[in-house]
Amino acid sequence: MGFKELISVIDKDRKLYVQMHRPPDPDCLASASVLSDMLQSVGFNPQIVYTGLISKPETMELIDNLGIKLIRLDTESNKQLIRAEDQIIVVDCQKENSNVARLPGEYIACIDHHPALADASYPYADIRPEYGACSSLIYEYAADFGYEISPVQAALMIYGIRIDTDDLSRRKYLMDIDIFSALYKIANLDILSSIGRNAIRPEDISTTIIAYENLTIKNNVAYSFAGDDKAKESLAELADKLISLADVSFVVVYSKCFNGYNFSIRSQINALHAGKIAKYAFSKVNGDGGGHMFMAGGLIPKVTFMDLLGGRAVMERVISIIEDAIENVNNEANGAVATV
Ligand SMILES: [Mn+2]
Repeated sequence: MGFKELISVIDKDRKLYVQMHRPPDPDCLASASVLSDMLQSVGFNPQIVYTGLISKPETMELIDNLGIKLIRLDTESNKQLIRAEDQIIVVDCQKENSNVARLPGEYIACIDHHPALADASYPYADIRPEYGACSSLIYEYAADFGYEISPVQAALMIYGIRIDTDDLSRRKYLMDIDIFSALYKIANLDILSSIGRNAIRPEDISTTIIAYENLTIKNNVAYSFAGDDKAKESLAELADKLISLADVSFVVVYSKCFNGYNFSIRSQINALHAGKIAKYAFSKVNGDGGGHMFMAGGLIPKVTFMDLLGGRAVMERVISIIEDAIENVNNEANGAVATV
C-alpha cells in the first residue's frame, strides 16, 4: 500500500478524476487536493470532481483562498464530463456510500478511513478505519514517497484532521496525533489561524433555536428535530453540539426532507456504537443508515411516519425506533441468543 502502488494501477492514456463525497468536507477536500498535487508531480493530470452543493462558508473560503480547482458535476455543462473509459479515485469515501454519486467511469482506487463496505472492490484499495482522517493517510503517502508537503498543503491537512477528529479529542487516533504534529511543524500558521473563522451561517442560528426547542432527553439520549429541509452538514454540526450536553452520551438529530427524514447520530461511549445502532434502527423501518463508532447517519422514508399527524408523534416513534435498536445491538454485542 502506498503512492507507488496507487500509481501503478493508473493508465496514463486515460483521463483521471479524484472524486469527493457530497458535500465535501475539509478532510475530503484536503485529501483530494494534496493527492491530486502529488499525482500531478509525477506527470498525471487529475481533476477533482464532486456533486452537490458546498454551502459552508468556511469551506468555500478555503477553496477560494487556497485556489483549489474543483469541478462540480451536476451542472448542465459538466454533466456529461465523465465517460465510461475514464478512471476515478474516490477519497474519504467509498463508491457504495449513499453520499457518493455513482459516475460512469471505472473506479480504479479508493483511499478512505471509514469502515470498509462489504461489496466495495477496487484494483487499489486502501481503507483504514483506524485513522481519524483521510488526510493522515495522504500524509503517509507523501512521507513514504518523499513528496514535499508545502506549508499551505500542511495547513489544509491539519484543518481536515482537526475537523474529523473533533480537535483530536476523539479517542484512539494516536496516528493522527503524530501526523498532526509533523504537519504543524511545516504548516503556514497564518493560513492555519484564519481557516475556520466565519463558520456560522445566519441560518444555523435558527436551526439551533428550533433544535433546542424540540429537544427531548431520555435515558441519556438526546433527541431533537431541527426543522424542515436542513442540510446534512447542519445536522451533523448540531449533533456535535448536542453531544456536549451534560448527562448526554448519545445524540439523534433529524430533519424532514422531500423523501423522509435525515438523521445525524453521535455517540460518546463505546457501549453505544453509533454506526451499528443506526444500521439496525433504520433497516428495521425500511430506511438506510450506518457509520462509525462515534458518528453515524441515515434516512427513514416518509412511509414509516405516514400514519402520524405531526411533530410530537414523529419524535415518539423516533425514540422507540432508536431505543429498540440500542437494546438489540447491545444484546447482540453481549452474545445474547434469542430463546425459542
Ligand atoms: Mn474524513
